[in-house]
Amino acid sequence: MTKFIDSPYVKELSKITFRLYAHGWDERNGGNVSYRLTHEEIAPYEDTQTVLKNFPIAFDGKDLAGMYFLVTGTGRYFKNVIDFPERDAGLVRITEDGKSVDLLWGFNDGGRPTSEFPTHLMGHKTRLKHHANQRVIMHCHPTNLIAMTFTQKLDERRITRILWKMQTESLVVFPEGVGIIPWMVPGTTTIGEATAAKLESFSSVIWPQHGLFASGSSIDEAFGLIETIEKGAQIWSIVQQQGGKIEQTITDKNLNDLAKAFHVVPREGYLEV
Ligand code: 2HA
Ligand code: ZN
Repeated sequence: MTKFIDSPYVKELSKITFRLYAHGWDERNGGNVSYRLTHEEIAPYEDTQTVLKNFPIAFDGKDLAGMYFLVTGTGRYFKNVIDFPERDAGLVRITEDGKSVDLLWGFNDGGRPTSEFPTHLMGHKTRLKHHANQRVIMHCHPTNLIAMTFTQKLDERRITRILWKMQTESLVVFPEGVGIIPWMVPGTTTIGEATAAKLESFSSVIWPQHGLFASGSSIDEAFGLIETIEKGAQIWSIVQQQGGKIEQTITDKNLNDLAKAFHVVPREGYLEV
């Protein structure tokens, strides 16, 4: 029998949580990931076919009924998931009434899904409305980006333009820009609703003085988005450390030329030419 622990999905999750930790973006129990899987993907694994437990969820999951999510556990350390995936992650299915989730695999020491799970589910619901291929929500604490939320006005256009101009790659990876919500208490439905509202038109949302929430059609895509945003923030930080005086930059015209060449549409009103 092929065990779910040996599936490519658990391997991907294990590797990515370790990489997020190794980047310094998920200290202690920081960060959470949820990865939507399909019935066909689960079917070959016999050890995912029985309901082990049921957890209520603080979110009306009716629209996601029957969907499967591989999700990291509350309080778990991303540095450890790679060694203990069956303890620090779990596979759940949203019940038909949308009020709870059935645990099918994992959390084998009594754990449960991340405290941000309602926010993840609200995010999946929103992203799925617009892009049926969306599968991953990833939250982490990227250092330079968090630092910018102290020194910069929390203005989506302004922060997006800084990040677009810090490297040629940014605009191509996130032409829609980066959304920002006000500072809020994490793990609440309020932050979930605010984040999901931003995910209507952004694939990533900054949580000021906390971190970043990103979505993608795959683990690689969500991680790549986070890497690119954080790289822009890192270059910006280094530019400031070098005195902050800009001798030359990527102009709005350069960005427009780039958008045309790569067939991406920059968020309306964010470029001046
Ligand atoms: O999972 O990062 O936002 C721990 C967190 C909460
Ligand atoms: Zn966090």
